[in-house]
Amino acid sequence: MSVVGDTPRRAVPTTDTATGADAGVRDLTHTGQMRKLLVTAVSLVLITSGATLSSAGAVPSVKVVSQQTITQNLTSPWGMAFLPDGSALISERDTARIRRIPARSPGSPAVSMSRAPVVGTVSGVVPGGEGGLLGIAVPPTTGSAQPAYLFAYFTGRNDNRVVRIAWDGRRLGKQTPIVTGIPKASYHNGGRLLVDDDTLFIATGDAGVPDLSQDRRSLAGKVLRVDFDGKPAAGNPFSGSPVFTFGHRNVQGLALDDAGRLWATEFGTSKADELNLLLPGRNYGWPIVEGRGSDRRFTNPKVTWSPTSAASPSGMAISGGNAYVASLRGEVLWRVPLNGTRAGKPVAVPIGERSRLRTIEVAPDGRLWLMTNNTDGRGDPGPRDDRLIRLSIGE
Ligand SMILES: [Ca+2]
Repeated sequence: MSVVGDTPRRAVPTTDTATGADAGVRDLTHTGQMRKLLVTAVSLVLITSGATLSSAGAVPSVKVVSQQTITQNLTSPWGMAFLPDGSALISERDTARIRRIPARSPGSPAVSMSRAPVVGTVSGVVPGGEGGLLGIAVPPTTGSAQPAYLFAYFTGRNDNRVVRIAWDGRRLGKQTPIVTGIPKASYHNGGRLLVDDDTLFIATGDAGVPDLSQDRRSLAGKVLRVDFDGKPAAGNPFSGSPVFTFGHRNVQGLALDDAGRLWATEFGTSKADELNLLLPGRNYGWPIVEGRGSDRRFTNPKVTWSPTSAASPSGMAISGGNAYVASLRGEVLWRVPLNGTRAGKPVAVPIGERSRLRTIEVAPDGRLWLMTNNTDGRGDPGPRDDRLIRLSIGE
């Protein structure tokens, strides 16, 4: 492999399985000195896409056409799911509440929390570390019909689990567990949900026990594919199993491209974060391989970020042939051009600030909604945090 640019001499302190993966060393990021080091690390980051390596310090070629704060003062927000009317449901990790952010026209002022009503509280959530109420997802409906239910992933007393929650168009109703027994820990709980027609993808983490990722009987370190009752979906690669892919460390980003291919972001230790194209039954290497390797048993990532302080990617959205990756420690929104099964060089989207970024989704009108995550216990929240930001991005 050839390397363009210098290997970083001073990597930001590692987050390993003992200290948490979803990023960031809180006490250090509070100092100006460390902030400066973080910026330096980003400018030196090495990014691989395909067989090439290059520096990401170049001037971004991405243009933000419009940027607007939709709402502010959210508390530990995590998941986001749009309803057919263009409003969004937002989960709060530490309060277990779900709020509804109303749809609004461009140019109108930011929605205050008093106009973002709590539609219900998910039962059984035991927040702690990176755990709590995490991803939410809504099944597709026809036209303006409201969905009959939504899905939520949360950390409970003994496990991580996915529940189906009745939805009457205004409030949460009866809650039914559909997938239980996903190993939990303070770190590496995964948590993203994605609905694809009549199936539900569930991203989990290794719960701090890396070997579980290679054990297909464990729900840890996997991407699962189930029906809306939580049963293994028809056509899954391993008969009778919900496992779709395995060998993951901690996946928190899932998105489908225009051709229906499934892409996922994954936190590394300090070595390499990953963007993977998920193919049924494939083994993505953890903990034997992190980043790219030459062992043919494992599927290599399409993009890596090294060191992981450059990214620590959580949520992802795909729009207009690009993947948008919300980074926590990196405090950068990365845009990765996709071309079929290939991914190009990531470029930072110039959003004019450095913030921990948790989640990004495509709204029904095609714009991107980006969620900051400075109130998650590892950030340095400003008076308006956390915020939802609407973005329109040009080529
Ligand atoms: Ca991997």
